[in-house]
Amino acid sequence: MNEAIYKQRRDQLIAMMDDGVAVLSTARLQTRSNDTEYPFRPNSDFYYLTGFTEDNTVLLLSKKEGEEKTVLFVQEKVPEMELWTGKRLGVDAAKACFSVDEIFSIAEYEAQLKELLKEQSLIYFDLFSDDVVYTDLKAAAKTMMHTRGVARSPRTFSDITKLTQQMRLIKSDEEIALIREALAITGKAHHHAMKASHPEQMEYQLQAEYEYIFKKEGAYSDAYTTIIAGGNNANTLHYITNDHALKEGDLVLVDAGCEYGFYASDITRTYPVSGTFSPEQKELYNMVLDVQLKIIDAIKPQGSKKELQRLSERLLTEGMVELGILEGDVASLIEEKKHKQYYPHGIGHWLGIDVHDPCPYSDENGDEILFAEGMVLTIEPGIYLPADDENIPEKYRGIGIRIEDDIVVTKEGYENLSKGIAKTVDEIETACC
Ligand SMILES: [Mn+2]
Repeated sequence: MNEAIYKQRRDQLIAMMDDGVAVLSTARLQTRSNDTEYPFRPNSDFYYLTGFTEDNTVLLLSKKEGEEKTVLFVQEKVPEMELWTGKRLGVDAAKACFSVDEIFSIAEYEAQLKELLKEQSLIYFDLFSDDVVYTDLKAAAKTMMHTRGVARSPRTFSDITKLTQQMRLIKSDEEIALIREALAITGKAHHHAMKASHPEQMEYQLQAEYEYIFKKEGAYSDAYTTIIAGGNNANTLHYITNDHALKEGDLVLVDAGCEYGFYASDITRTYPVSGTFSPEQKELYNMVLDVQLKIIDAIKPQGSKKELQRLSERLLTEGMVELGILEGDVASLIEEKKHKQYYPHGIGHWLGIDVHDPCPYSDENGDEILFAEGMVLTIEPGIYLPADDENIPEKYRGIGIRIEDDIVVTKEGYENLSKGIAKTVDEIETACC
């Protein structure tokens, strides 16, 4: 994406702000152990507003009586350190890259912040994820408060993510293109792994097949920790140890998606370890698939996630009654939440720069946000039938199935962005062999 897009986003954010100063810091390097660090990944909001991927950088937006100012603080270029830490953009080169009013070295952040906070009473920052920034801002505000000649100092702190999350809800064509790219790689990985899976393979070995394709195809990393759950492990929803052997005759549930250009994909497929579904696996699988297709088909502008949630609960309960997993009248089963035992989670979530994109589900009044063109969400119904649950017909025990796709709401309805990834029994069995 080019700088014009990021500038437009910054302008939009300033337009949404009241008079005040917004401080957006990127992520911090995190120590893994001793002197090693986790790979760096920029803060999502910071990246959304700048496209900049270096650590130790801060974006500052100020607005006062019709005057607006955008300032970026970047790390200085230190040629003698480049042998060790790699190249940095530096202040001078940054001036040519960013359409901001001023660029300073990060070393000047504290001094410049005080300048910019003068006679301002409101500070926006990321309230829930950056305590270090908050501590620095409080200190700066306190200094201002006690500075002679300063009439107004910041006493109000507000959460900037309330505004950025609203902006991130609707994806532009450029953003959707990146999600498509991520999905193309994720699809390749699922197809590659379907072929590579076999009995006695360790779950982490199947995970390696995904990670191999992600890296080989230029993805930044996985967008979240891959779940490789063979057989009954699929009934542990966040199973990530991936340390059991896959068994002949079992299904494997794989929730895996890469991040490409800092955009996530999120795909779950459930497939037979040895390439062929058993009749009872096929019955369950086709039931979940049928539900998933119907839910996706219900997506349209002005629709809502709650509506899809209700639909998924009704359809899955009907399916479970038909297969003899639940007994009784569908409406009362739902009323008594009996279905939640086997379908305990939500139908999906927003997807974007974050796999669980932190965009709002309801507005200021608590009313649900209705679907609109450009919103991207996952649809992931599942049923989880533990091996030790004697209320379930024996043939179904120890099977867990989830099928997940990534969908964009369009003007007329929806587009399944992951429709190319094998999903029907036939497609999967073909992909497996
Ligand atoms: Mn998901």
